[in-house]
Amino acid sequence: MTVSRRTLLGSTLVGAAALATKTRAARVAHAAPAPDAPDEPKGSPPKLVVPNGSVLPSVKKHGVRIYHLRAEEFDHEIAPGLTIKAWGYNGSTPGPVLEATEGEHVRIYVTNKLPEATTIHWHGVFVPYGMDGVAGLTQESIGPGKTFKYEFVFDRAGTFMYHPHVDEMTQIALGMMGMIVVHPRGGDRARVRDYALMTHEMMVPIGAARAEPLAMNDFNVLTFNGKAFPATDSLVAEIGDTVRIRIGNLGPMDHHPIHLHGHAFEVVATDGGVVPPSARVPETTVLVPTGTVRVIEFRARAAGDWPLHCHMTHHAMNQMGHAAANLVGADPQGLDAKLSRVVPGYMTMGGRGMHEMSVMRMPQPANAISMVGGKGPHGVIDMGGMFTVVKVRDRLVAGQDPGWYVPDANQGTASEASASDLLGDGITP
Ligand SMILES: [Cu+2]
Repeated sequence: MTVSRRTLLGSTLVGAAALATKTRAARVAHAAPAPDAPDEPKGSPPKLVVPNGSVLPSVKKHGVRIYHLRAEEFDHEIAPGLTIKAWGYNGSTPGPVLEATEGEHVRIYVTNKLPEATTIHWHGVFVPYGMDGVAGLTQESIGPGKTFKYEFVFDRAGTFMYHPHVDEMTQIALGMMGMIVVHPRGGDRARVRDYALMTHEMMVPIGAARAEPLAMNDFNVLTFNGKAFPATDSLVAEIGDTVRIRIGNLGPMDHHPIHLHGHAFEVVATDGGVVPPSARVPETTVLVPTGTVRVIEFRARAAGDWPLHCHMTHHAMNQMGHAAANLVGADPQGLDAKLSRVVPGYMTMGGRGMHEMSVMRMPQPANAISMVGGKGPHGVIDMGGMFTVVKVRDRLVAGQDPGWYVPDANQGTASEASASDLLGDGITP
């Protein structure tokens, strides 16, 4: 029998709390966001922001924009505590965003540094047949060590993606994917906060450094742009800004209902094109099926740190929370008393729900991340995985992390009801 996450986690839970002398909390403290500083006057062209990621550098030669992608393996940190051997492009997963302008003629060199053949398919882009990147069908695969050349014109603006079309199951599972953003010719309309996010899911056995390419479920590493909360960069906006988030999903199996707090948005485009305004409906959650892009837009309406996350609860937590033994409702007193004779201070966790696991950190296997856990202004944030925050402020300062939102006192914050509140409103707790 192989050691499952369930058995490992079970043995970790038992007695673990008592042994926790040093928490991981400090190491997984919320990563400093990289604000898209408002350093341009209103009305200037939008600048694409890739949280935790980058745009692929390119050069223009004789009217042709030239890119170079390297398919390769590298070490990739999902969040502090978990580093994996990922496959991706130019040292990142997802690979860097290919950014271009509608009508641009591009030449993309692809060097294969993987141990097996690959190709790149330009998902959603209308390319000449021979450039479609399907090994065996439209081209020969790119063998290890080889460099191939793709050349075409981006004939329409939009948000698209790229991924291999050889051994897709392995290569995509290990992280090979990227986004393509083609801006409309003549620039965009009004100033927009323009963000690119790709979801992904992996099954990384606890303590292992490689995702399981064969996994069909039980994904335990859920990411936005390759990072799990609390390592996900925040998105930022000023009140009144139009915010666009291009959400792409090239994960292997799951569709992600991505939910935003504090705002309603519309899906304005997919990788198929623009959604006609008459067909748009207000939403607070958008399902992003695998193999699609959903571009959402909204006006930042209220200051705050508004969560943006997958609404599948198992997609908003990290490795250690998956397949934990269910102890909710169990009475561990007798067990605790016996075990504390050999493990002083021993206490079974999970009997009152899972929140205590994020509050009372426990030691865990090397190269693994806790179930949940960002530190927020009011304690532990019981979220992990596919979770980030949209920080909306009246004003942002160029290059400065806006920190946690502090509401005006007159806005009110949920707090314990006073005796006079209860009495006055006739509430009996
Ligand atoms: Cu999800």
